[in-house]
Amino acid sequence: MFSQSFPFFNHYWPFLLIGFIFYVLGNVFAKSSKVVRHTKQIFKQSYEDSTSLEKELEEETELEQDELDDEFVPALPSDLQHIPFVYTRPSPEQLVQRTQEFYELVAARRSIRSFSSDPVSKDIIRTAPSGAHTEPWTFVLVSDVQIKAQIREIVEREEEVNYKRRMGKQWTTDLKPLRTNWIKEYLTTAPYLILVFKQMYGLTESGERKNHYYHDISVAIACGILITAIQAAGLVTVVSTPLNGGPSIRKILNRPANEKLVLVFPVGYPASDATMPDLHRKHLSEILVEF
Ligand code: IYR
Repeated sequence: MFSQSFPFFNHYWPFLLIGFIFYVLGNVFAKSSKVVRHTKQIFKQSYEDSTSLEKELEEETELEQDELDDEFVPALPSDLQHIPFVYTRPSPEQLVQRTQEFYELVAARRSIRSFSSDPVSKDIIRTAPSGAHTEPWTFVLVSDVQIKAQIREIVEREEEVNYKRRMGKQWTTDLKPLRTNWIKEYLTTAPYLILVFKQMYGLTESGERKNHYYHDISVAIACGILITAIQAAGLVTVVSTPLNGGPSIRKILNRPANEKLVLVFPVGYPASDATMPDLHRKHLSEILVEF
């Protein structure tokens, strides 16, 4: 009955069946190779992200190395004196009060684009805007003793190479008066480490990239304010640059590939015998040009 009604189908059904099987198999294959390609793409991208960050750090080092090759005059006198650091320790109550006052001061800041022509005093207040309000930063606060020790180990390992080989003669000569070396005790003695990461780009919840405008300068401004806030609270810090240690520290702290470690701030009270280099800041007339 069927063969009588469809003589064509009756004759050619094996070919049609084979064709159908190939069609189904072809579809399955195309889908799976798309998944493989997509997975490969993700791996390739994250690999490129991490290697490009590492390359960037390497380049930073090379840049400093290049600068060394030029003629130089010492940045500091070789006999620079170190004098006692005069410090009045605030009481715990003062610490809380000062922090609160500082917070209230900066929390009221907003971006305003319509200005009055009224003159203002030359005393400038620094604030923390970010390019296109992208807030391209992550602050990681570390008080865990073991993690602090791991960070110190990485920093010291890299700094030893920096001091002994990577950075060359000019760098070590320039730094000598500061009496620094690769041993960074403060990374474990300070109660807190604040690690500042800049986000090269942002990620939406669905994993799409967002442009982060001016992430360098935004993070730099935020760090300036952070230092000021630490000072305002009555604590002390040092701006520490983890040269070449960034990628390893980023991994310990489980930070994603779009983040790059910029600075590490140890934060706490100063030791009672703390000293500081007897340096003086430039006079205003040396740094200010008015029209
Ligand atoms: N980052 C290194 C070296 C260093 C560099 C500068 I520029 C300084 O002002 C101080 C130190 C270190 O921390 O030892």
